[in-house]
Amino acid sequence: MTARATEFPIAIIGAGFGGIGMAIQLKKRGIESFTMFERAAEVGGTWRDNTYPGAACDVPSHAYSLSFEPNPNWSRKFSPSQEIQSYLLGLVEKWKLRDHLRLGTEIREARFDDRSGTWTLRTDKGDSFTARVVISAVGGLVDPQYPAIAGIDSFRGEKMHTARWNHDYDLTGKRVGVIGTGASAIQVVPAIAAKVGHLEVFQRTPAWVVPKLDGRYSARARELFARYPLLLRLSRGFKYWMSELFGPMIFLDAPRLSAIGERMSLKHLEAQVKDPELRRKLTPHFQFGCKRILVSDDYWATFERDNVDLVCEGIREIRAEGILTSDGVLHQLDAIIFATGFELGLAKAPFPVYGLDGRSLDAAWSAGAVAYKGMTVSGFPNWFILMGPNTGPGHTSVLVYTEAQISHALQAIGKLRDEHLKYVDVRQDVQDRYNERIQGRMKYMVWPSCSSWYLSPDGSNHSLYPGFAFEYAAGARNFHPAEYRLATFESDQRTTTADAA
Ligand code: N01
Repeated sequence: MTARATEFPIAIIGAGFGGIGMAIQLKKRGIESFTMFERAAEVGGTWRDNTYPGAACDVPSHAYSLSFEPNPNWSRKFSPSQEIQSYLLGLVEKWKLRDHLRLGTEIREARFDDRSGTWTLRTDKGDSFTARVVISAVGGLVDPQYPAIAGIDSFRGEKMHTARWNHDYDLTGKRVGVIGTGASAIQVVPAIAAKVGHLEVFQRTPAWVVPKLDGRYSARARELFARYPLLLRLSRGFKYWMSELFGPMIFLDAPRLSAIGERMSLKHLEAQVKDPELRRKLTPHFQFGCKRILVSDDYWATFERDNVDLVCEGIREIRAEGILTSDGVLHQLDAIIFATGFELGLAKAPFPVYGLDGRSLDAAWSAGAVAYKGMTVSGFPNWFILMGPNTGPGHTSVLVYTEAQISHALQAIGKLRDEHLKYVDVRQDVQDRYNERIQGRMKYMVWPSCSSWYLSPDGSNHSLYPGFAFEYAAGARNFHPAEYRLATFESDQRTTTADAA
């Protein structure tokens, strides 16, 4: 019997924002035949893992939430991590997603069977699961990256990564070193400065920082957002369109636009740091937007504290007692905090994935991760990626992109079910043309001009979308059958509009 006659099982891999959003939309359409696999013990992804002091979203809360699950109760303009995690846990309860969840279950391999049009997912428990459609929502910045510094294992004190915070370790009065000055560091540094005895921040590259303009939402404001949903939508829309307005200043290689951002940031630096020598050390040397723009109201001001030092000498090695810098100084420390970012998940397939004729996703991505609109890869039918290649924004909420991808996958699922298709497989020529256009645009973007996690080792960019969010969403939210090869059970032919033409 073919899978056509059975229920339509769907697998969602990953229960972070993307996986949860997808599950809700399936539920809204009355589709209950899905299972969510999550390797961790709880849902939440980024917001489950990043619990370091000061962890918060640097995108405004009203924009950084699902449009179909608006929340009038955010306590601040930029939500703390815990509050976002509570929001996600609330959605899981509201939509009764626990019944669909397999927590603590890691997918180790996925293999497509051309004959039955099904994916077989093998788990770390040794069992397997068959699905007609797979939604890969595994996230892009998940596994902590520790730097390749000599002697890293020899340190005798406490070592922790920002994304694996040890809440049992008391930093009070301790000599603490923070390595890194990215988005995580600029949140944790001000949050722990008053508590620790002495804080040293090891900076390799100073970053552009702009004011966050954070603040609490009053009880009255929250009441109004709850009573008048239109107000909440307007607030969301305003934040979204403002980020689009400022987008070109952040993503385009347009020195005149960059200069506006740089002036704004330097003014902020001047207001926060009085000492000109310290300001010089904190002043970035790369073009605005080339690395992620950081937003903070108190990061730079933290260096004005007597117990905080900026260390600009490179790290030579880590020793049992602390960090040895290139000037020969040994910085004695009780704890080292690695704010050194994440392994880029998109550098390879999340686990071995075998599509049509046994081809592997790693092989398909050997020259860099590519997918049609960041979602579908030719030769890997019925496999939809959320937050896939070239779908990251540098200037706005990633959820705008994710929601468009969810809509695309839902429409494809509708087509498969309604027309009893075996599979949809994006056409290679469609995928190639799309990616040529994406890569062609990269030369107009600011990102090739400096080194960052955005870039692959060969300098190509497979992580960010080179343009506006509205542009991506408008192009990605609809599933166009003509762009796919549609295979039926009856004929077992991989017919397409194009093939037919
Ligand atoms: O990591 P990063 P992150 N010696 O890779 C330094 C998201 N995020 O965790 O710039 C010394 O940005 C490295 O130096 P350099 C967001 O998308 C979102 O901060 O490479 N230093 C850099 O300063 C973000 O982009 C939120 O020279 C070393 C730092 O470590 C992404 O996560 C909040 C080093 C790493 O910065 C990653 O941010 C937080 C070495 N050997 C994060 N190796 C939101 O609010 C690395 N560094 C949504």
